[in-house]
Formats: sequence, structure tokens, C-alpha cells
Amino acid sequence: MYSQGLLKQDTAAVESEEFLAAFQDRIDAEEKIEPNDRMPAAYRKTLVRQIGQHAHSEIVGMLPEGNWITRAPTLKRKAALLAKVQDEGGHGLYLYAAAETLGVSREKMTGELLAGTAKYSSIFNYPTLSWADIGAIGWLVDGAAIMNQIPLCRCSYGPYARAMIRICREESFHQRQGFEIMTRLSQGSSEQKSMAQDALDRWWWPSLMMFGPHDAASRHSEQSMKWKIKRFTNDSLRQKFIDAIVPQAEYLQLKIPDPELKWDPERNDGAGGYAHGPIDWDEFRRVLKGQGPMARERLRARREAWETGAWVREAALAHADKRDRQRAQVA
Ligand code: FAQ
Repeated sequence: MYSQGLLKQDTAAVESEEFLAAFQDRIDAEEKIEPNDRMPAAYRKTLVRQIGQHAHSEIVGMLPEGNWITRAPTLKRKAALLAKVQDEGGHGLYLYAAAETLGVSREKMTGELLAGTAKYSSIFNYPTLSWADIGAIGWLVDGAAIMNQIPLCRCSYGPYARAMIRICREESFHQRQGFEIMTRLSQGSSEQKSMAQDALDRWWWPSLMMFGPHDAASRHSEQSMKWKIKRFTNDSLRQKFIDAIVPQAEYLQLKIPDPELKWDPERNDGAGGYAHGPIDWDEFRRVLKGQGPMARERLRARREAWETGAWVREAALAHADKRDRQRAQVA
């Protein structure tokens, strides 16, 4: 939509050592790279991959919580959840628009999602079984998203960095909303407390997996950090997240489901941090292969939304066409 054909522009040109070094100098000088700037094809490809996956995550991420809109316990909770789910849809749209500035169309990205060939965050392949899951998602999933996404506000690619600023502001609201639900439940009846604990038990490990594979297994991290797309490695962000969440769980009087979790004064270069037990990377790999508990259902729901929404797209295009013709007549 915005800058179709830019991908060809890079591939047609030879990427000389001087060009690559000059590009890296711009990155090292913290200059923002903008859509019309010449950039290495691999830089563009990495951004299209990451921003596309991120956009899909926001859109698929509407489904687990959308599941509870009709069953929210009060009108206030329903209104807040409805607004949150709408926000996630908006984030998807900013991100698709940011990816479009790199020359890839939203139709192509959507087609890949619906065909099941595009990745989206593993976390959204788990079911939301109780109202407490809505609290746990806000607290942990939005919490993990913020930890990962605040550094993306300083990403070297301008449109992505700028989209992330607004997204992070909204995600902070979501996180507080989730923590407030967890606070109320954990201060409630014994049944409510056990709902909150059960939600933490089920969402804890998948939330840690959101940060991606261990650094040693992360094929993109090194280059993405060199290009200042990523500012921190997967493991360092995961560690920051754990260090932030453990005291919050203590405040809620909930138990993190990790018997090996303990304070380690040597962590974080001697500043101290929490050591944790092993993450089940086999489960992570299975989910990435499309074998997550809700994977089929998520794609089915997206395909159905695409098909039943066809008339809206047609009506919007017909309206735009009519408006253009009216404007042409006036001119
Ligand atoms: N799930 O080499 P790395 C949200 C893939 S938004 C699925 O470490 P990279 C808001 C990775 O793509 C949540 N796939 O890759 C919300 C790569 O695959 P590829 C999404 C994963 O890119 C809240 C391969 O593994 N956030 O939650 C995952 O350097 C509540 C190798 O990995 C973003 O997308 C995973 N967890 O680092 C919405 C943030 N982890 O392409 C609704 C932006 C890794 O080679 C409700 N993205 N993979 O086939 C990033 O920061 C990065 O892309 C990482 C992965 C950190 C996700």
C-alpha cells in the first residue's frame, strides 16, 4: 500500500562492502532508518519477518480474551475487556502498516497467516479456562510483552519504533488492569484465590517462552542486535521479567510454579536476580510447529473472520470508490 516495490530496489542493487559499512555506521550513530532509505536486503527481510509475526500475534491475541467478553463478571469488567481486545486489534493494524512501509502488502501477510505458514506468538495457542485467566494474561502476557517491547521503541527502523511507543502505553494499561483482577481474586474467597493460583500455574511457563529460545538457540538475535532492531537478548529480557514478577506474586500471596526458583546474589553481574528451573523447550517447539492446544481453533477463527468479513471489505472499497468519483466530479 505505502511503498510497494521497495524490496526489488534492494535486490537489484549490489551491496558493496562500502554500502554495508556506511549502513552500519548509521545504525551505530543511532540514526533512524526510514522507508525511503536504502537498506541491506537482509535488514529489510528481518524487519518484515519480525513486524509481520508481531502483527499476527496482536490479531490472534484478541481471541483468547475475546472468549470472555460475554462472560465478564460485571459491566465494568466487560467494558474494560472489550476496550483491551479492541486495543490489541489496533496494535495489529499499526504493525501491519509499519510492515507495509517495507514493501510487503497486508494482503500477503494476512494470506500467510490464514494459510498457516506465518508464525505468531506461542502464548496465544493456550486456552482461557476461567475468568482468572483474563487477569493472568493482563499481568503476565502483557507484562512480558511490555518487557520485550519497551526496547523496541528504540528500534533502528523508524516506523516500527514509533508504532511501539503508542503500543507500549496501551499495554501498560492492560498490565495494570490484569494485575488489578489478580489482586481482587487473590484477596477474595478461597475459591477465587485458587482460581488465581490455577491461572498462574498454567500461564507462568508459557509466558517465559514468549521471550523466545535460549540465546544459544536464537538464530536471529546476534544480527538483530548488531542492527539495533533488538536491544537485549531473549534470555536477558526473560530474566528482567522474572525479577519483576516474583515480588508481585509475593504481594498477591501466590506461588510461582517453579520449585527451583530462588534468589541468586550472583545473577545480573552481581546485582542479584532469581534463578529458575528448566523451561520445557520441547513444548515450545511443539507449539511453534502448530501443535499448541488451541492452534487449530485459532486459525479456524481467523479464517472464519476473514470470510464473514468479506462484505465489510467490499463495502469499504465501494464507499472509497464512490467518494473518489464524487470528488473527481467536484474538481
Ligand atoms: N512464539 O532467533 P529468535 C503481545 C521464533 S505481542 C512464536 O530468537 P527473534 C501483545 C522466531 O520468530 C507478542 N515464535 O527470533 C498482546 C524465529 O522464527 P523464524 C509477540 C517464536 O525474532 C498481549 C525463531 O523462533 N511479540 O503479546 C517465539 O530474534 C496480550 C527463532 O527465534 C512480538 O512479536 C514465540 N514466543 O526473537 C496481545 C515482539 N519466540 O522467523 C494480546 C516482537 C521465537 O526464524 C493479548 N518480536 N520465535 O521462523 C520479538 O521481539 C522477537 O521476534 C522475539 C523472537 C523475541 C519474539
